Amino acid sequence: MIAKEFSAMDDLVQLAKDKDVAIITINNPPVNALSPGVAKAIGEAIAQVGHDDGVKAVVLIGGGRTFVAGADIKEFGKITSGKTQRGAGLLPLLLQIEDVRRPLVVAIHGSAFGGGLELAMAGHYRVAAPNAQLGQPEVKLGIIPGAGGTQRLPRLVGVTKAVEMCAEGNPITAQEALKLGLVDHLIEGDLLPGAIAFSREIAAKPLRKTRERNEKDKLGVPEQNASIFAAAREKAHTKQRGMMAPLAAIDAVEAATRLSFEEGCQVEQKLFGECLFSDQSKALIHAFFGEREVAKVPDVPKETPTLPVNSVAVVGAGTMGGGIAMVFANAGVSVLLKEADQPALDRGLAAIQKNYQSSVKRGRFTQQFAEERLKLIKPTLSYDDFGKVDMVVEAVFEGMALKKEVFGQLDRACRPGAILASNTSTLDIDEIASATSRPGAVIGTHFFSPANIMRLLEIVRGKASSKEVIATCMQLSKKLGKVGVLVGNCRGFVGNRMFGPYRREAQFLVEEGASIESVDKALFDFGMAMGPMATGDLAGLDVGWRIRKEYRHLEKTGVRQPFAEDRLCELGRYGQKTAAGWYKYDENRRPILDPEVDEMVHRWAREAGIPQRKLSSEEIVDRCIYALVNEGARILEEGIVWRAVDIDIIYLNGYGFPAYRGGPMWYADTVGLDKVYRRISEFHQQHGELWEPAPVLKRLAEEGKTFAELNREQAVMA
Ligand code: 3H9
Repeated sequence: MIAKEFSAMDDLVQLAKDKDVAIITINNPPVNALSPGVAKAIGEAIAQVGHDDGVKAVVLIGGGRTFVAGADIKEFGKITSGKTQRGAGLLPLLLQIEDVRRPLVVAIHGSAFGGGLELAMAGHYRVAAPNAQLGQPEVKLGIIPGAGGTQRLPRLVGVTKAVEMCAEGNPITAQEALKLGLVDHLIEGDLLPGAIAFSREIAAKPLRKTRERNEKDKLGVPEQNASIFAAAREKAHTKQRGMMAPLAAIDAVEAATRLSFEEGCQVEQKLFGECLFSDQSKALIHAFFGEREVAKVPDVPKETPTLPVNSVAVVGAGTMGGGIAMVFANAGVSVLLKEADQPALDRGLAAIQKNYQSSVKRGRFTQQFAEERLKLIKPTLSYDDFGKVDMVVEAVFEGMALKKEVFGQLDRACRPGAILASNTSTLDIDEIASATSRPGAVIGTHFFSPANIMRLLEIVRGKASSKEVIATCMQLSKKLGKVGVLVGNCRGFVGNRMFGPYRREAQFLVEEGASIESVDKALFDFGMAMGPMATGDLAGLDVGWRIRKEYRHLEKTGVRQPFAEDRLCELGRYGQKTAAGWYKYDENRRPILDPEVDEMVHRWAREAGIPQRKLSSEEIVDRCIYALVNEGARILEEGIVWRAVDIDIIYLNGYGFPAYRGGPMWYADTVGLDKVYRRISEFHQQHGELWEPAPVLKRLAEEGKTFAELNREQAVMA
């Protein structure tokens, strides 16, 4: 126990003394974000310490669960909307820290991210808990480090690592930071006493160095640096396609190698400002807060009791079932994996084994981890042990009759209180629940393929799903490493329901004369991970074809429907699985353009009386993306989601929508809903009733409002 002589400060920052060591503690829960009050109070504490001759060393530490997770991201919105002036930021404080005349040790636990790492780098020494993480994640918010991070980091860790950390935004471990020289010492056990002891040790020796900003040893030479920056830019162009912040971060680190610290900081400030005021940064910040917002369900308060999920059963060992079993096993949950017959079970298990092997090969898992996870998956052909599990996820073939039969059996086999979930991607959860005597226990958990990779989990609420079951699934999604979004029950739920009109328009465009390649290219260039035709081939064109056949009786007569994909299926072209769909595929599943398909589809279209014309990439993008937006607006209006941001998070995490555009609803807000509404009205006139504008879109456009404002209105209502 350290005897502390407590001296001063306020709520956010406290200054205490342990004999001759001053301790400055930041206390701004939950993550000690550097809001303006915090920065000011640290500055006051530093000034006080500077005047205290009894102080031989200073420790700067974070209270609570973490050191400092960065600048307060909420402040950025205030600056860009003009509510707050952009001031000098943290730079003056960091110079003040660097210039203090006592050795200052920064003690890091949890995260030192963004401004948190910049603050730490201004200290003279850094010690860390072994499980701490350090990083400059700003690019993930569409900005770059804005408090000297791009200038101090290369001086500490060298140019290659600094470029990687600032441009890619991924954190490093305390161990790596120690190796790189970013951290001076790791402290096992209690951090504060360790940091105090360390600070006394160094105070007794001559000061190693005081000002990192004057160091140049690790800044390299221009000839070597040129190739580092060229490689980083090339990587950014492919891995962070379309994003401006990674390139700005590289420019800023490059400035560190060419200019003085002060000039480098000026370059950083200019680039930071450009990024901060960009649409990309606003969209990425929306995505950051959105991901946290979707976890909050207005009518399921966070105090709602949850049920334990320590063991599960998965019914169906196909691609989805196998992937879902891996998701649970990876989170340490034991899984019973059931199939109807031995060959199907063997095939499923072999696919899981292969998947783990390739993860080990790619370095994602260790051999030991993979073996332990595999042991958690127990194959079975019967429902005998289902009475012991806490939850079942059904992942059998997509057909209502079969699903109902399975749920009837689950109802008999499972204990009261067990959660019965379906991985259906389109079917009515209430009808599935009607096959049981406990509809309150039934819910949809719609995983996305490949289930062990994709982050999205659509949690589908039936009309009887209990709040405990909903709260449990929302919490479970976090444990499984997924982003869970609660949606209502309608055909296709949110993601697939919206994807229907999107892919419909893509097909219409080809049927009207656009080439397959031009449609895919326009949407790829917009930022989608893949074009819609290539996505169809990947998912299997036959999936939609079969569903359309099942639902044909529900379609309105006289409304134009796309036909090309069904005709391709009739020819056995199901996509990648048959090595032919919209494209041809080689043995490595690489797409090859097939001009015959373009010719065939255009011929069919002429025969059907569809006039052929040239289509611009702008029209291609508007038709496909606004089809998403209009359907999203209807979903919002019907109350299938609480907020527009729920739709955005679904599209960012499950459908390859570019994060720097914030999701379809945010993108529409950015374009301006009046403009979007006008364009949709034009399409309505040209293409008929499928394009009827959603009433809420019309209303918001007329009122000059945004979907995001509707979020707020609804949050107030809830
Ligand atoms: C920056 O530093 C720029 C600098 O260069 C300086 C320029 C001048 N600000 O994620 P969680 C909230 S840019 C405000 O659920 P976890 C979050 O919204 C910043 N709020 O917890 C949530 O609120 P709520 C660079 C923040 O344990 C609550 O805290 N830094 C901030 O799963 C809990 O968060 C980053 O990009 C913030 N900086 O994960 C790091 N951070 O409860 C961003 C969090 O109301 N943060 N909140 O929903 C993270 O990556 C994670 O929050 C972290 C904790 C890993 C730290």
